[in-house]
Amino acid sequence: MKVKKYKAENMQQAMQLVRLELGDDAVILNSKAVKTSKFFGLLSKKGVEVIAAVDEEPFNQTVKIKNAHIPPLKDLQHSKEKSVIPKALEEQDSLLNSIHEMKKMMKSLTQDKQRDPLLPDFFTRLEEKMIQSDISSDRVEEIMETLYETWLQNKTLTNTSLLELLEVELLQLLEGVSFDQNPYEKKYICLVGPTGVGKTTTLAKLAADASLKNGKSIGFITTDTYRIAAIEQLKTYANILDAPIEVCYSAEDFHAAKTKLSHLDVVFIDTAGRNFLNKNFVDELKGVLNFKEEMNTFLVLSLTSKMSDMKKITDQFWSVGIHQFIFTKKDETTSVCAMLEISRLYQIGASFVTDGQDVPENLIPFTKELMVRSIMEEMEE
Ligand SMILES: Nc1nc2c(ncn2[C@@H]2O[C@H](COP(=O)(O)OP(=O)(O)OP(=O)(O)O)[C@@H](O)[C@H]2O)c(=O)[nH]1
Ligand SMILES: [Mg+2]
Repeated sequence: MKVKKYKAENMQQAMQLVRLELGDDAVILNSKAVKTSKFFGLLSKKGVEVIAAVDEEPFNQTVKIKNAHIPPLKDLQHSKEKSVIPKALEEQDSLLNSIHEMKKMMKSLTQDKQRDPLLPDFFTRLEEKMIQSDISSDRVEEIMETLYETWLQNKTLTNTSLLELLEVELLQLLEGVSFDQNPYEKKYICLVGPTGVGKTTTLAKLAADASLKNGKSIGFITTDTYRIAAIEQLKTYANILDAPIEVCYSAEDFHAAKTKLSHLDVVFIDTAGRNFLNKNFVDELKGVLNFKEEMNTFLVLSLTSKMSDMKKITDQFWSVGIHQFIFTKKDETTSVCAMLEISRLYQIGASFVTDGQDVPENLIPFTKELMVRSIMEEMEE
């Protein structure tokens, strides 16, 4: 079964969208009136949200899509405002949280919150897992409410269908977040992040990927002069890949290194891991590297870290201009929801995820779908 959620100005338009994409055999699992908001919720419009599915053997059809005139798609698409300032996103989130809390209070005062006793155990287990995850509680509540309402309208809904619906909901959380499929487009690839998250190892994996798989000529720059062993670590990888390496202690060194390596396709820049909860270290880094250059800067975060620390680190690095995240050590944790929450919150995707110490093998070029799939695997366990 294919399940999808549609938002439109009215029911008729929603039906047309469903029919256009899923065809005449689509069934409506759930529909509700919603408010679509723009500019941090200041301008809101009424609309409808429809969850539709198509299956070879459809179950309990509630609404069958009838033939209808299909208006041009451009008339039906809504533009989505995308924020680029994490603090603003946090404020938006906290505002939404407050509204959500108020709604919850109102609802509990006016409604009997008892759930249908026939609700399958599977649903409750899924809800518990979602609540325990790093996804924000208001989003989890919204998602589970949608799943519950859908189940109420179709009590024969299978566990598989519920999971499919959850996958659709999670994908929707990442709507508008782009995952860069062409990370070596810019000349300089710089990895930044806290201590020991795997920056140098991942840089070597990326360099091998660019050189061996994508046929790029590569070189290295390291600004990690803080630890003596750090330079040797990167030199080892550079020797294996037969690539030049420059060590930079200052902005002048960096300038000179760029001239020396100017003939190469891609230059991979390693930086020192410091306690970046201290903003001075970020400023120090900015003093050596010119992040405004033709550079894609990746913030490397370990999935074994605490969600609250990941947020603080991202806030600290925001001023350098983070292109995409790289999430490391997926193999060392069973809880991966943090990556979805961080990407959702900052509206930045992850180009890569790493899942082991082996260079160059343990590197996964990442997509939105793979991120949601990883979370589904956690939920399905
Ligand atoms: N399990 C696992 N270990 C990893 C992964 N990526 C890196 N590591 C290991 O993490 C440790 C630290 O890796 P480094 O690449 O030195 O980390 P770093 O961020 O450069 O560290 P500093 O430069 O000291 O800040 C090493 O033992 C790596 O082998 C991964 O995806 N999974
Ligand atoms: Mg390092």
